[in-house]
Amino acid sequence: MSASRHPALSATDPELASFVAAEETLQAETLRLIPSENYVSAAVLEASGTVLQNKYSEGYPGRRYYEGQQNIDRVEALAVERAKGLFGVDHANVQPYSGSPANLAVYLAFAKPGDTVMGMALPMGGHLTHGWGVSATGSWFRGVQYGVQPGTGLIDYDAVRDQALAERPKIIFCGGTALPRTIDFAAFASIAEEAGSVLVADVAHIAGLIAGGAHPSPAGHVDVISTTTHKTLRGPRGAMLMCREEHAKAIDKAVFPGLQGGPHNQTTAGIAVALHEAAQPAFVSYAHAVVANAKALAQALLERGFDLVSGGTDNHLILIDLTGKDVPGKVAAKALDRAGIVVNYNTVPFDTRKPFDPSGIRIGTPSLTSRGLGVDHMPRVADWIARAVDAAAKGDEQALSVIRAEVADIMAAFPAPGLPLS
Ligand code: DSN
Repeated sequence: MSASRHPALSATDPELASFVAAEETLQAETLRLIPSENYVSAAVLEASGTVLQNKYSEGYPGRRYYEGQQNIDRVEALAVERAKGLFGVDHANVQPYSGSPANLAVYLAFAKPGDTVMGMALPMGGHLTHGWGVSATGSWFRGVQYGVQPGTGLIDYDAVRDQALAERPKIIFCGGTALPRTIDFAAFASIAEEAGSVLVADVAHIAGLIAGGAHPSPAGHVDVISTTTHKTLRGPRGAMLMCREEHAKAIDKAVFPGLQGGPHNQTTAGIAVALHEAAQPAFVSYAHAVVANAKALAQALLERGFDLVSGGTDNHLILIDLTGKDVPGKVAAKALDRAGIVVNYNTVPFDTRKPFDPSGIRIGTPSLTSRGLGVDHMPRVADWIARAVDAAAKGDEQALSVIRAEVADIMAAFPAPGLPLS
């Protein structure tokens, strides 16, 4: 780490500073394809590292349990107003520490332990906190799970409706972590209404696409919108819950004092900045470019013989089923990492392998789009993936080293937001 970039840290704790420097280099030199990751701007980074960190602020603006909140109240109120404006909602709570606590607050607001809740199964593309067994949400509540259809990889909304009417869950979650297709919020709303369920859209992955108009919005369809702030939305690690006015008190009470103590004010500041950035015309272009890149990359991968769950993508995310390539997802992900391409191994729907050693890899375009790569670069990216998977099958480390050098060479021409120029 250059001492001029973080002089105090370098002087006080050179060992830790060296780890941060190494991470800066890694993020600069590699092609980061994990769909839930991104690069925050220098402004978000600055806001997230301010003296706002030094405060306790339990409560909400104007109603705190601590004095000295004059500035903190303004920061939080600004973040709330920006969230309401950007997503077109009645109410926003910007205090959840991250996505999992945000979702747990939803359970606290609307259900009692033992109640039935419904969400997409984790191996089908859902999230742990949507009632999956190993999560508190699946052990303290009775989680029933829906999936996608074999063959198409798409949600069968009629089947979801039948299940919801049979189970009458207190809460239905839509959204997930490995869903390459558009979520039909209106269809879920009609199902939830018939079943008498509270409908929650977990849009953590696609919040930035929604903000930029590149994915339909759940606002007006669902009771609660849950989102992290650090994925396509390009903010700091944090979360928000947004809802109709009728649920505002229940949501606020569940977050604090129900589940959390003092909010992380420095994160709230970073969220406010990210929301401001996401309201600019450039962010609309960014969101649409993320989707255009993902579609171009999906097409290029199909042309190279890859099997994509659901046959492609409508959003930022592509789920590759490597079963036909005879390379397990974990082996491929580790080989890609050695080639300077960072992905995560992932289950595919109806996977016959275990989650820690599954058949697929999950990739996405939020980060590379933040660096300015466009659709013309996607055939090159698909080539690298194809060559690396082939090299993984053959155990060809030399081929992976060659790709790594090519990746670093291209990435050097596309500086990442928030990182020092190399
Ligand atoms: N871990 C996140 C992801 O990678 O999708 C979801 O919480």
